[in-house]
Amino acid sequence: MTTEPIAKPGSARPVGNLLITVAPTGAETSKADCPQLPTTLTELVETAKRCEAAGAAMVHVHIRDDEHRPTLEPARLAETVTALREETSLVVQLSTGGSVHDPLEARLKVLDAEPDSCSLTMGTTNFGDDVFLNPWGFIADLYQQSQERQVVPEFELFDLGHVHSLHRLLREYGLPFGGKVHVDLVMNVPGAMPGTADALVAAVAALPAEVTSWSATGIGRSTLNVALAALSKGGHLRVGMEDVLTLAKGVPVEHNEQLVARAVEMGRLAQREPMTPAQARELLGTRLRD
Ligand code: KMH
Ligand code: ZN
Repeated sequence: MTTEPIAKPGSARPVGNLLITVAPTGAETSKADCPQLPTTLTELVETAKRCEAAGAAMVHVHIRDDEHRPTLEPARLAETVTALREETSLVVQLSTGGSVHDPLEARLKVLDAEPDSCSLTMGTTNFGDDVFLNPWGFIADLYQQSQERQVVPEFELFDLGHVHSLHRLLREYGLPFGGKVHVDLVMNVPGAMPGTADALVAAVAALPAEVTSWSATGIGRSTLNVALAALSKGGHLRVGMEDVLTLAKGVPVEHNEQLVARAVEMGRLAQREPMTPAQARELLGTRLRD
């Protein structure tokens, strides 16, 4: 029997191994509401190690202070990057989105911690009852800083308008450090694009030609819809307790590892083996660090 190459399911972009990003903490859920949320450095490192062993290749990091509240404290961010590098091989991506309450100046300083990658949201969006602010000047500043500091951005697209803004950013400021363009569709945030297959198809169809890889995540109950649609279109997956806190109705996630294991399982059904961190570094074009 001959082995057929993996088909390209509905996508012009090549399909290969599956990048699984874990977003274990986020900035929205409180420790009081969800004690199993990893909020301390010890919990984060333990989570990252288990998620790497389960098949994740990148970790999207939000940190908390001693009271478990979201923080962008520079020394704590640097310490977190160091610890994750020492204890795992994961691509370390720091959130520059922070929480909706973080000032833009503090969000720009995240790059001082020298992560491999940073999130970079391509526009302002309603975010439940709040507003997640990303004015054009901030986007352009953060992007140019990422180029200078050799940090690979992951463009977070919450809406079709954000896709349009990415065209403008690449046109005006060129390619990211490393020459690759990786985006993540963040779907089903209340106030942004819905977590439907139709919306995902529309967003993917509108991506700039420069995009070399994309992933998707669906918030809350859209998580499986979005993951299955992303796999059907040849995309990658982001999973984690930042985005969803239940495995099924009434079944809480006890550890992020469960969400990574489920993503691995879905990927295998689609004949996509989880990507190693080394393969992810090649995909994303991250800087080689000592
Ligand atoms: N916490 C949200 C307001 C990012 O990490 O860049 C923003 C967010 C996106 O999570
Ligand atoms: Zn985030």
